[in-house]
Amino acid sequence: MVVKRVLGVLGLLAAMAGFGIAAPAQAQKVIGVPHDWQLNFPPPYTPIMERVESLHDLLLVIITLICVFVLLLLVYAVWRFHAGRNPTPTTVTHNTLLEIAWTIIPILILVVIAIPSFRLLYYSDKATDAALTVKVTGHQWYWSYNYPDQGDFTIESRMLSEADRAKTKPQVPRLLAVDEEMVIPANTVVRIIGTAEGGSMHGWTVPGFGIKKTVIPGRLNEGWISVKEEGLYFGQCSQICGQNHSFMPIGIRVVSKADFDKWVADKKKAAGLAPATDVASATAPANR
Ligand SMILES: [Cu+2]
Repeated sequence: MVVKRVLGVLGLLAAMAGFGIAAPAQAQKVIGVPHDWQLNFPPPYTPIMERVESLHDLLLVIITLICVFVLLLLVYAVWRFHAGRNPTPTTVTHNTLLEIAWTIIPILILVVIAIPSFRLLYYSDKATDAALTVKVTGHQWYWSYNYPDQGDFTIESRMLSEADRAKTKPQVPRLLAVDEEMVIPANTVVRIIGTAEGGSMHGWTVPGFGIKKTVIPGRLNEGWISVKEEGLYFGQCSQICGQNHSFMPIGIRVVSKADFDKWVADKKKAAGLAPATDVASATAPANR
């Protein structure tokens, strides 16, 4: 117990020394990870995922009713048309009314499914009034995140080795910890623009956010997220992209708006970008 606590403190110190920005992650609650014995979807962390789950619930009711109906029909047919019960086989070949019914009713069921499906598809497709944009790029085999609205800096996000994870982010499950999480403010609509660089496609997928963007070299795909609760969330590349496909986890740190601004300021400084207030003087000809 004591040894574990000492190791924990050492890990925290190492995290603060080695990663600087990784230190706050230590204190942050890990939310979006799988749990033991988990069934069904992860809890919804975004409005899109809430709608995905309610559409799923509707579909589950519909398919359950269909399955039960077909099963009962099957059992009835087996019993009713058993050879023992019908020594003389029937010569009926068709029934027009029945055929019209089993064409029209499935069409109506599909329409009932299609309306909320398309509504959700368009809802998740484009961000309306996004406060900021993050450009996600899939590389072989890591992610990078570019913040065009915050001075256009880019961070690279790579999976931590098992030793580094245990040392610096022990609260994060194996194979999910990254050195630099993508950081976004809570309760803010964030537009995600996804693309890929190099030879392959990737999939930027965070199940609890209800987002799965296939990112393709030379193309931009758009989506959005708005996460309610601050904390650490995780996803994984969902498009087979080569040798290290399984080792490019997606780490997202959702923070308060103030912490986000602080993080942005740190990153801008690290990237050699002037803070926003200095933009005028930095771009004046005299300073060039
Ligand atoms: Cu990938």
